[in-house]
Amino acid sequence: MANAIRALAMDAVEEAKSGHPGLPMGAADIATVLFARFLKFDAADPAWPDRDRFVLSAGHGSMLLYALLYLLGYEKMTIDEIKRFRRLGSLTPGHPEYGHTPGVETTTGPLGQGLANAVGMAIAERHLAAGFGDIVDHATYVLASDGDLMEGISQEAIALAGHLKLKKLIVLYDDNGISIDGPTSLSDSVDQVQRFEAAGWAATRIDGHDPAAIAAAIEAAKKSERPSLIACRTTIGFGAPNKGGTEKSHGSPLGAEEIAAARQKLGWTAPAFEIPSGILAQWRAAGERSRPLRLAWEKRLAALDAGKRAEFERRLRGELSGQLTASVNGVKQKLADAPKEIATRAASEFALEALTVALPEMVGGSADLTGSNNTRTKAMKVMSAADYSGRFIHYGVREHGMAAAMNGMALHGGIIPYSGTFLVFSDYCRPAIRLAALMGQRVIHVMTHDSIGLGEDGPTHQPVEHLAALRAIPTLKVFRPCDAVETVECWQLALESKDGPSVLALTRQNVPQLRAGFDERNRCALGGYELCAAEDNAAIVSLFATGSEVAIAVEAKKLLAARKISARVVSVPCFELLLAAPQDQRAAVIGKAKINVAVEAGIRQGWDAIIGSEGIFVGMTSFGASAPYKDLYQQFGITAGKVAEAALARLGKS
Ligand SMILES: Cc1ncc(C[n+]2csc(CCOP(=O)(O)OP(=O)(O)O)c2C)c(N)n1
Ligand SMILES: [Mg+2]
Repeated sequence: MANAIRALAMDAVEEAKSGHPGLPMGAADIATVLFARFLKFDAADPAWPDRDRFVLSAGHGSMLLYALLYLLGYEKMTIDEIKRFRRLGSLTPGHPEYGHTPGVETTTGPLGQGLANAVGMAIAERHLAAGFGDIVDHATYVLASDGDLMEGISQEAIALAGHLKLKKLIVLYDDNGISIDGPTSLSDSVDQVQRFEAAGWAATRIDGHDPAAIAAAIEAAKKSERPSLIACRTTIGFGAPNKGGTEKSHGSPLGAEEIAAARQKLGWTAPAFEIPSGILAQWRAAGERSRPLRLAWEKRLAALDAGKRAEFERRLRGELSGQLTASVNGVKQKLADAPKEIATRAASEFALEALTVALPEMVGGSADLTGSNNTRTKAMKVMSAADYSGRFIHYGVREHGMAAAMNGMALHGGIIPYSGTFLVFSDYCRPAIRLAALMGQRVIHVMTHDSIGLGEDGPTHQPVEHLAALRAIPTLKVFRPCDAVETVECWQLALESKDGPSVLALTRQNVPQLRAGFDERNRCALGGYELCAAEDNAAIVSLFATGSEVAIAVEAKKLLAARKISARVVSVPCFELLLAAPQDQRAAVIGKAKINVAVEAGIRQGWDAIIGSEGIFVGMTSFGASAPYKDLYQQFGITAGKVAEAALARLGKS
């Protein structure tokens, strides 16, 4: 059975003239034991909620997964798809892509991410089991390579998993001692077993080509009270007589001659892309092996209390409860009754007090900045190994692992993860945020301290290029609300963005509430809107701003009015929404004033789409500095006076 994987991997990579045969050939025995004897899944229902998850963290070994899906009888994975490996539109892209190929649990390729996703999946499983009982009871398996374990993110992931005692997380490590440059001894001498043990895992080392040893290790791991590492000594490209055991089998076709020699060595006589019927039948039986478990699960689900079942199913569909709108309006009414001059991070906490009640699927957290990010509400219990029902996760100082674990939770389903760090550390989360966008996952990043407005901590902590850098990620929504009302509106939009991630960039410093009165409409929904119209509706100047700089634009409008210049103020809480809006609506928001000015305490990049290349930009062109924030706004010229001055100068009136 394992040789069937090896043959398909060799043949598909050869046909594509591209790909990675080494891992599938080396890990074929591990995968065969896992899928044929342990993994709980049903090839006929890839979305069965209580299936065991299998994450191929070493995504370059994609042919391992595709071969398995074909052999096990996943309907869509035909032999033709295997023959079309790496071709446009095939179900067998270069690296596994979530949402593209049924049976692929997460998009992998950037090493280390899959392992960290799996930690999130395992957290989601424990959390939902705590809430819904035995209809949630599955394991999470990972196949990780040397590269996965060399990446820094793996340390964050395994430390968190060990701390939370995620006993149903089992990592099979393809310990082949080879990476692209050659033997791993060129760059690495870590004892992985000891490393995992130090992080609170059960860890063992076995021969990854001995099915009995693999099975025994998985049996033991399933009984463990801790997450488990099984380091499986393997030979990369197992079966290839010359290239096997070396980096030459890692990432290129073996070549006709070597493939012929491998077939001979493995005793595999079937032609390319053909699996002998007896072996295929064994695989197909493996694909159906857990069907009785699935049917029993469906009975258990049906027997569940109707209300509980409806709630479980709602959560898995990712549908928001009908209470969201009422809850948002409740917050807006309170703000209309008693306006708040607070930081938008505090406004976010105020919104969360209501939203987390309306949406029990929200699981919050922070990378050790809970008090700064304001992501924990009063009623939220902390999630711990002793109580997985808690809805707040102390991720520790692990932004990257946090962001990747959030992806895993969202992928698992049933949870809307949100979390917090400083905006400047979005750089530490970026690879995972990018994957959330690529996978279309609803994860929400609260990122506070969003400009020089954070003040005294100085340029190391002051984001300057970060808004632009985040806006550069396709489909990611970057929200920068200007006051407490916009903050709850942006939260609503982020929660309603079912098919993609969001960042909420929030201030440390207080901002005035600019939105007075109660308005049921979500004015942020178009991405931008006219906050203050020109008195005569014939603005000479349009002032655009986001977040804390909207108040500066409002002041600048007053200064211009004193000089008899008519100006309007447009708040732009979300570029992506505004730029995606229908042309006429976008044009109405942008307007036709003679002069466009934008104010944002970040770099200009991206603004030309709104203000045009001739627009005036008042913002940052350098790193910030350490001082009280009001001094910094003066120092860097981000003031109402400077904004008005720039517009007047352009009008020849300075
Ligand atoms: C973050 C990241 N860096 C670099 C790469 C490029 N890359 C792909 S596989 C690999 C290492 C291969 O070694 P290993 O993980 O042990 O896989 P094996 O060769 O054993 O299959 C590298 C550097 C990547 N995919 N992701
Ligand atoms: Mg390796």
